[in-house]
Amino acid sequence: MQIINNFIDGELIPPSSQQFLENVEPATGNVYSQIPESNRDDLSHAVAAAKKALPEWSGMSIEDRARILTRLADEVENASDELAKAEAIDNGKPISLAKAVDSYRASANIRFFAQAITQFSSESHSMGNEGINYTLRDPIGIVGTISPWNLPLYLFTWKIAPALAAGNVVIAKPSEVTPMTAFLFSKLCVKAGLPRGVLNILHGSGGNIGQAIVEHPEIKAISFTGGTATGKKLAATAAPMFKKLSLELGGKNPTLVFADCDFESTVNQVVRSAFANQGQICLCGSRIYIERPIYEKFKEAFLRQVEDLKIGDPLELSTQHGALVSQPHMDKVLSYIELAKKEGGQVLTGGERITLKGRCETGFFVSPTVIEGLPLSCRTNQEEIFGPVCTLQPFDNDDEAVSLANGTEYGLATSVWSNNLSRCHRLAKQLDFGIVWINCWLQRDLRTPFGGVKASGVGREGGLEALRFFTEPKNVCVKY
Ligand code: TXE
Repeated sequence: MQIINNFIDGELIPPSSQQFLENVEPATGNVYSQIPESNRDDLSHAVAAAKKALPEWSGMSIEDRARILTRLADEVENASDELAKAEAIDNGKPISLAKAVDSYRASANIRFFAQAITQFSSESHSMGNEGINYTLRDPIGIVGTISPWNLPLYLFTWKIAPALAAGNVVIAKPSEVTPMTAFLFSKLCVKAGLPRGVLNILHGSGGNIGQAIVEHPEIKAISFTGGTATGKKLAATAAPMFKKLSLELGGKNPTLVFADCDFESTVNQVVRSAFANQGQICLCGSRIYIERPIYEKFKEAFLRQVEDLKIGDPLELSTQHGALVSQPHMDKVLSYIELAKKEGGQVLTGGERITLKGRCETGFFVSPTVIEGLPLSCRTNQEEIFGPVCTLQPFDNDDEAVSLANGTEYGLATSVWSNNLSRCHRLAKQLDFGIVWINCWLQRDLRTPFGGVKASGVGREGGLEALRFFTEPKNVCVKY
């Protein structure tokens, strides 16, 4: 049994209460590690350590801060195989995906912001002969980051990297469902020589330590990725305290396939966009709209590929579809499949829990599921399922495609597949989403604004947006 510890003031230590939670391997259903159930005493300890570290870290030259973060990125890159394996065990995702996406992006995030801070500049506004304004962008101080279980180290580093690069000190809470890689990461921080107290990692459940972080008066900003219901609760707590908030929440993303798309590559990419990470990515396209003339042909080719996805042990290199993250989450996904049937949906493939042989016999596997015959208004098409479930529906023209796409409370991401360039640009303008992909999906440039509109969140991450979020602008007005 592995024991995970908190990371406070540069030390790996158990929670003050000595209380631990069980951590389950989703592919087997077995408990394999123990994680701290941290409390407010642990938080006070972390905040005191962060406070002590703040003057030196925020006052350090940008070059020195960037150099330390680059060393950390190197350590993460050197440990990428170990981290990918740990992520596959902890989360249930295929190890090939954990290598290509999760551990790769963890080091890329840190390296990107280590470089970005050296290029960060602030504004100046001339008042002609009267004077000049310039804007200082200082670190906020102590900031909190709360991250989810679907891309554990990827999203953890996506938040802490800009926060640290901008000169803040951080109290970070990884998901209690997938704590392992953040724990391994804390050891890499020591190896890379990150000064004590600059980053403090507290493990534990959202309702306890997560809520305590949001409530803490000395933590001035919170960057959160997770479910919309949790986001609402967090906003209700933080708003009266006037905290800066960045919320990256759920999605119910539409995929618009037009008859003039590049057929083969579109089918490949749309399968990937629906089922990557077992559909547990906030950007996954779970409502697939297909222009009527190619509906049947597309459906057939799509189903053939979906049925070919290799479901298996996440630790086998050939596995393409692993386990869902937990028993409760699997139960939620299965209950949505039952709901879809009750709503009149026809399950074209999948639709059930899979029992594998051997090591993974009791794991949380659900087959990739494709459903048709459901209207936009039903719950299956309105609520975030966050699993390997997508629906297919035909459409007849551009206007109908846009209105179907925009017809939920969410607005995170959408993708458009067509060779008609002017249509693509026109639709991009009309689609009510933070991210529009044209003939691609999950094509990421870390400089671009990342986030959603409507119930998908508030604020943007990535590039300058993240550095602006983690700094406080102060205008200085000088009269000549
Ligand atoms: O996420 P939570 P859950 C969606 C997805 C999923 C649903 C619920 O639809 O089925 O959300 O998942 C911490 N104060 N997404 O319940 O609870 C928690 O410990 C402070 C979409 O697992 O939102 C974890 O670290 N923190 C999503 C983090 O919030 C709290 C990714 C996210 O967990 C807290 C994950 C509280 N009161 C789920 N309660 C995406 N946008 O990518 C919980 N937490």
